[in-house]
Amino acid sequence: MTKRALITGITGQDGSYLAELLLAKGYEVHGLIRRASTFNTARIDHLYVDPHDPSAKLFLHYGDLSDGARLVTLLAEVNPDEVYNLAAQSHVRVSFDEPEHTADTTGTGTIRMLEAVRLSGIKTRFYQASSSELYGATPPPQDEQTPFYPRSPYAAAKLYSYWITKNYREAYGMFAVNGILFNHESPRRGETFVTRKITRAVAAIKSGQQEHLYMGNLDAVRDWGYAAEYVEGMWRMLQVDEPDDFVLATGLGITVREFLEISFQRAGLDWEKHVRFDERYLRPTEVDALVGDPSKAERKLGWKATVDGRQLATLMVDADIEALEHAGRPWIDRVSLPSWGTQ
Ligand code: NDP
Ligand code: GDR
Repeated sequence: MTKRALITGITGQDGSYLAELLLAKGYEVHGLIRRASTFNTARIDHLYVDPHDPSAKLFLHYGDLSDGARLVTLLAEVNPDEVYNLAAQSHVRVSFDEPEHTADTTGTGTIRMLEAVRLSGIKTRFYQASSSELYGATPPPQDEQTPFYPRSPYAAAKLYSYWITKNYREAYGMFAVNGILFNHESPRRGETFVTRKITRAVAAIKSGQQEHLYMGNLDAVRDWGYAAEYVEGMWRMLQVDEPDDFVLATGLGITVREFLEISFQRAGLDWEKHVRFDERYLRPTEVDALVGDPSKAERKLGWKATVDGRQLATLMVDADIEALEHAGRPWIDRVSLPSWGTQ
């Protein structure tokens, strides 16, 4: 029997890799997309087959995490074996500008999804995209036992989602799990997250299209892994016998400064000549250091990251230089050069 999965956030970085992975495993994949006045499906266009074609395995449905009734009807209609709840307002800095919207999407959106599972009466396995941001001010190394101390409206909303997922597991016996994922990046990473902001700027500076890059706190330490590997971990969390929560991380933390150095060096550039400080990229409360201990996932899921932050910097710079030189990579070719705002 063909397995069926529903992914919220399918148009995002992780959603696109997960859709690829599940299609490769023979799943029928359904994705929730938001109606927008411009197309927002660039990251999954290469996977799309006209639904009238009998070989089609990917189906997209309009909906929004703020619309609970729609989620009930959609879950009842699709009746998936697995649900991956990846949709969120996922930018920490933006969550200080839009705290209420972030609470609604990143927090309340999760209870709407869980209620939709319950009210539609389907039997499914539920994955919640939890985050290392939950640890916030608690120093590393962080694992599944480390106390949470959120430091942003985003992290506080994810904290609610973490606990309500656990509560539905305990209260209703649902197979509902939290993947506590540390930062993971790729050439498909959103352009205002720090890694991609840096690697795109390196490509633009190398080609003479940009001179300076304005940055915030360079001392922050993050445990950056490769998104394509992390979606495999998400899938494995839904294949075990008993629902449980898992950290996915590489175990290596490096500073934003080191990521900058490696990225500029890869292109033969000196970062100190190009990088300038702009305080608008600081956060009112910062998360100083996140470095995960993924040993439970390794032991129980057989999952282990093979790409760390240093290798990622190289991989992403190469991809952004190539994308600038040869337009046509499906998830990159619509990206125009820097015009981002306050993130
Ligand atoms: P992205 O920001 O790339 O993608 C977010 C997705 O959510 C997009 O598809 C977006 O749609 C969708 N979305 C946003 N708001 C709504 C809404 N109201 N209703 C329906 N869909 C919505 O995130 P990532 O792929 O990087 O991350 C996936 C998830 O994992 C997120 O929940 C994130 O918070 C979490 N996470 C990410 C980590 C990382 O390092 N990447 C680490 C830990 C957790 P649209 O394209 O229309 O904007
Ligand atoms: P983060 O990712 O907040 O960890 O959340 P981000 O890449 O935005 O920031 C990482 C660190 O870099 C510092 N920084 C800057 N950040 C941005 N965006 N822009 C800058 O100019 C800049 N200068 C320095 C930040 O202060 C921060 O310390 C990501 C998201 O994917 C979340 O959804 C996810 O839950 C967590 O990772 C784990």
